[in-house]
Amino acid sequence: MKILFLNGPNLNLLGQRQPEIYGTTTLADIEDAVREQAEGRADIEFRQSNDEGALVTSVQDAVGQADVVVINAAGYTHTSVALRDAISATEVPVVEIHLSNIHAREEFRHNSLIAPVCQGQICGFGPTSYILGLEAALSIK
Ligand code: CA2
Repeated sequence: MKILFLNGPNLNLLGQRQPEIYGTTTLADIEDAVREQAEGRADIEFRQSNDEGALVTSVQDAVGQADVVVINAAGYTHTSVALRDAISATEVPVVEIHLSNIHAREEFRHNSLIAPVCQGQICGFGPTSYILGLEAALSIK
């Protein structure tokens, strides 16, 4: 069982900028916690990109490489028709996750373009959203 975690733009800044919004945990810390939780249960690959096209390509290439994709598409969640189309086209199930509760934030964050083509959405639990995303992924396959 292989699970691919995709992380979108600016998530490389986690723990380094705006800790009042996004906390002090870095993406590397989150990756470590996910790997620990997945030990003996799944192989984990973690990727981060600021590039919309690179995320689209990762979703396309997931077929045959991963059993489930867990994605925090960050800002592209609310804007990317291209990412939605890639998720819609793939046979690999995709779980949407967010650190923050996007429904409790600014109105422009309430709509996720990718939500209708994902298996489900987890948001609002901080770094634990990634652990819950892992458990959701494990429950699918
Ligand atoms: O809550 C989430 O996980 C988000 O996907 C985070 C995105 C935001 O655009 C989504 O609406 C919700 C922002 C990621 C940027 O992370 C930063 C971390 C530190 C400093 C600046 C940005």
